[in-house]
Amino acid sequence: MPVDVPPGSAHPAIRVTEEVRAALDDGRPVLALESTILTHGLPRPRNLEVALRSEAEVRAAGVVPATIGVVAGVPVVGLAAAEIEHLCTAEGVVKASVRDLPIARAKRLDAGTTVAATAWLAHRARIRVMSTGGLGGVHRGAGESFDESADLPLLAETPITLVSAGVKSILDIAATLERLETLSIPVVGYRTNRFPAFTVTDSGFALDYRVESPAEAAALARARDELGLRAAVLVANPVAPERQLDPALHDRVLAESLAAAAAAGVTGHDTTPFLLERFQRETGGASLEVNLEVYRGNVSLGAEIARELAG
Ligand code: PSU
Ligand code: MN
Repeated sequence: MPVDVPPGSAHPAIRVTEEVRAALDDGRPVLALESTILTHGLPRPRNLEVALRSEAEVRAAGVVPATIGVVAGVPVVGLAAAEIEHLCTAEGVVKASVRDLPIARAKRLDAGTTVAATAWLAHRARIRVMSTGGLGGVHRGAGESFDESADLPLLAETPITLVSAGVKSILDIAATLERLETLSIPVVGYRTNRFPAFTVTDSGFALDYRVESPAEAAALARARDELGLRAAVLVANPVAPERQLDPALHDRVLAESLAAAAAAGVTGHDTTPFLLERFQRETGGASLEVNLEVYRGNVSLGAEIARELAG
């Protein structure tokens, strides 16, 4: 379980940049952003463009961006532009979930941090909101493979607000929703009662509850805190129906990609990057554009929620 960092002090193992620390000390809004989407989710050079543009948009909304990643083994909360550029362009950058953080540290590795690792680091730094594209979850065939993203159990004990377009559509969404329930993670739709599936607006599964505004999302996070509960709040923010990936194209490419992954023997932490990369290729780049649209919407909503929670 994460240990809270006392106000004004840094865990010596984690570097929180001065701008982020000052904003948190002053009660100004900060939004955490993950970096596996940059290092393993998006092709170069779009990854760097997206990283820098996202930070600029967060700033324009009056919020301090804190992109989180690992540079030469040190987890950094609030990467400098040059560090973001390094992670987006260097060779040998690994994907780090929480279990990889000590390994990256001991071996001085560069790493993009998953939702799990980003949320854990953000919480330790006292950041209350983060945005991603699509959360990890239970993979198809998990009954045999046991492949469930560490994103889920980590969020169960990390009291942050996560804005995500539901979970990645490559997953077993029914099983993922069951695990979210078991792990006692509150899930609400943002202005919808339909659980989104990343590049498609509607996963086919309903949600019991919705929030209509950033203020309502912030109130939910406060209610969680007042109860002393430790789970993240998941705000599921769908892409607009007219901007989604054509669901028929999505379903066809997904079936092909899952078969290709099985044929190639892809397993473990390579599965998500493999499927997303193949998806981008096989949709002629359409899934990439939707992915970026999804991410942009989540960054924008995350910034608004951060403003509501600040102070
Ligand atoms: N969304 C993307 N690209 C990604 C991811 C999400 O568009 O690469 C990452 C997130 O960082 C998420 C991770 O935490 O995939 C989940 O990977 P796994 O299933 O191996 O836990
Ligand atoms: Mn996995």
